[in-house]
Amino acid sequence: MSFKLPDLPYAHDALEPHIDARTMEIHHGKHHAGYTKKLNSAIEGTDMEGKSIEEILKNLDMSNKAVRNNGGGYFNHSLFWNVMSPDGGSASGELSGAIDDAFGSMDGFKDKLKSAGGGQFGSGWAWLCVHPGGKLEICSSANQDNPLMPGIGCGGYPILGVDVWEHAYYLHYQNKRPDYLAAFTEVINWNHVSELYAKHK
Ligand code: MN3
Repeated sequence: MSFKLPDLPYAHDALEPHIDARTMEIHHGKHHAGYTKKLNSAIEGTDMEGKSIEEILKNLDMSNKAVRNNGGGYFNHSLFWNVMSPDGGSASGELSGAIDDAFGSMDGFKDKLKSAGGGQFGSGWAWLCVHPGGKLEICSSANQDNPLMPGIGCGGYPILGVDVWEHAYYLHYQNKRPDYLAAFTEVINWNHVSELYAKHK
């Protein structure tokens, strides 16, 4: 059994004007498709074949660059599409309470996420993670690493991720990563992030 590129849960242009259709087409159809294909090649014939992506990443030998890069890329983008929506609702009561506890307010959360994404030098991701017991934490990581992997980020379970590779924003925002990050916070799928919080707290 091999990993499959998940369908986008909405049309390519659904997130406009915040995220443009052409970026979505290339990002999903080329970049995510490429990670998926290379992940399948990298695990073929190994004992990772048939395991879930979470299981693979949690037990990863970090010197295995093919699985680190492409398994990370597969998981990260699969999460990313689902934490955005043109109609994402609002955070559940319990998630909203946890955000207030950790960041003071929803605005405090957005500011901290934007500074984590803006402060990640070069390519990478910013994450909202939940620790056992429900405490939230924001962290960032380089390349396609994520906090499920040994020794990466804050070590919690990522329930929201924002891609800060240039391929995620350069067509529309060029070098203005902060503008892209601000736009991202306008299309967060809070319904889905709330579900992930409830599942992984
Ligand atoms: Mn990407």
